[in-house]
Amino acid sequence: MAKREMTFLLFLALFTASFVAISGRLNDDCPNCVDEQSSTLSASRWTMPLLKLGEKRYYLGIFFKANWYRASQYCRYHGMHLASIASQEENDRLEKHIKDFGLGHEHFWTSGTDQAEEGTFFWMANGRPITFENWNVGEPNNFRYENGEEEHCLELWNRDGKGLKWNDSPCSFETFFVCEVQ
Ligand SMILES: [Ca+2]
Ligand SMILES: [Ca+2]
Repeated sequence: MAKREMTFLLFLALFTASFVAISGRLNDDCPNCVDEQSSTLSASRWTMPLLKLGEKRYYLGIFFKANWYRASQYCRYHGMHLASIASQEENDRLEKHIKDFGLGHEHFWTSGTDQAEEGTFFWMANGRPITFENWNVGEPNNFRYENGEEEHCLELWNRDGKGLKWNDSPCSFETFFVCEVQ
């Protein structure tokens, strides 16, 4: 009887050991997989193909279009924020990259908004007021649409063929977006 129990325990130990070994091998085969038990932002963040421009790291949201809120949610879900633009250099680097990528004719959301106070734009991602400005001529114009919606979210848009300048656009507009690692 005791011998049979010993055999059973030995079998159980071997079975457990091989299961652990197989699990370990599965994790090795999938280095980007996020373990359910140790899911953290840092574990998932580095799986995104980030773009380094100057001191900043971005992710271009160019595979689907989304309204400002959903774009913001997507960035946050991946440990980032919608991009904020603090200087001409940042603006130029981003513009050049988007143009070189062949998407200079598209619209891109940033984190800029004047939803808190009409006419006073700030960067939602870091709470800072806008200091450097790069508006298209006549913008921001807070255009009012037939459905009553006005323009409160800041996009990059080559409106006049003069490069990716800024425009206030309705936040419900679905377009590409730029996430930024902070
Ligand atoms: Ca507005
Ligand atoms: Ca506008």
